[in-house]
Amino acid sequence: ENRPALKEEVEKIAEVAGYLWTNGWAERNGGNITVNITDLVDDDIRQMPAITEPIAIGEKLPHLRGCYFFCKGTGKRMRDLARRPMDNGSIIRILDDCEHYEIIADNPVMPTSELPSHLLVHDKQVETGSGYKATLHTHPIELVAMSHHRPFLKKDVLTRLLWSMIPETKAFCPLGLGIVPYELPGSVKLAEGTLNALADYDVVLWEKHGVFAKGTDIMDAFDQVDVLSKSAKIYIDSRAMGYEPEGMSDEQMKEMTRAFHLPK
Ligand code: 2HA
Ligand code: ZN
Repeated sequence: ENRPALKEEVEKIAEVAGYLWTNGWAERNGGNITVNITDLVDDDIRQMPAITEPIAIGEKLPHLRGCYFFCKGTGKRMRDLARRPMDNGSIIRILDDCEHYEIIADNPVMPTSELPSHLLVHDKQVETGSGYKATLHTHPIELVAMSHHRPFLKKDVLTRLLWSMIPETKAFCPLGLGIVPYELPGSVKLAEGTLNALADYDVVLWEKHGVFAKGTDIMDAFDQVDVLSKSAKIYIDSRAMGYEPEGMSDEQMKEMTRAFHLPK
């Protein structure tokens, strides 16, 4: 069958899953990807029968009626998703009650355990018309290491530090890095903290766990995490060489803001 737009999107997801693994950010089944593919599904897919009974989401998501998502499967590995996306992820359809979904892929792969939190974020993106279609959760080593240092967890301390390591970080991650205090993985509190923080940031750091990013597509979400991670590595390498890196000056950062018309 010919579904070029969707095929391309799934290939992008597989490509990013491979980067997460090779970066060392995706041990075992670590991390999650969900992408709103509603605009990419054709009538063939819309008419495909479900291969499961309706499954409760656990939340009511009023803006997702009839939406379609590609979701990494629960317990599946990113490194396997990279090679065989449709065996390690599935396509789901949100039912008219906005409280249940059904799986419409060829294989009965159950979506990620973090589905409620990812869908909560997607619901907000549709509600606000933000244009963000992809959410990514992963475990980038250096950023997680930095989240173990209490002084870094104060609002925008890490944002300022990471921006100052290399000019591109401010240009390509212009909203900085939000902080979500530690909560149990998969919990409603973690989902709500993430949703709140994503109102002001594209990428948020889950204390002692990982990052959660939203993007216009999965490549965009990955790029922002990658840029922040690069800055974290430069900081840590400088410390490993025995010094505190100087960082760009306030004036140099302001110059970037003006030159690139950045929001803050
Ligand atoms: O789904 O990383 O935090 C795997 C995770 C959950
Ligand atoms: Zn995780």
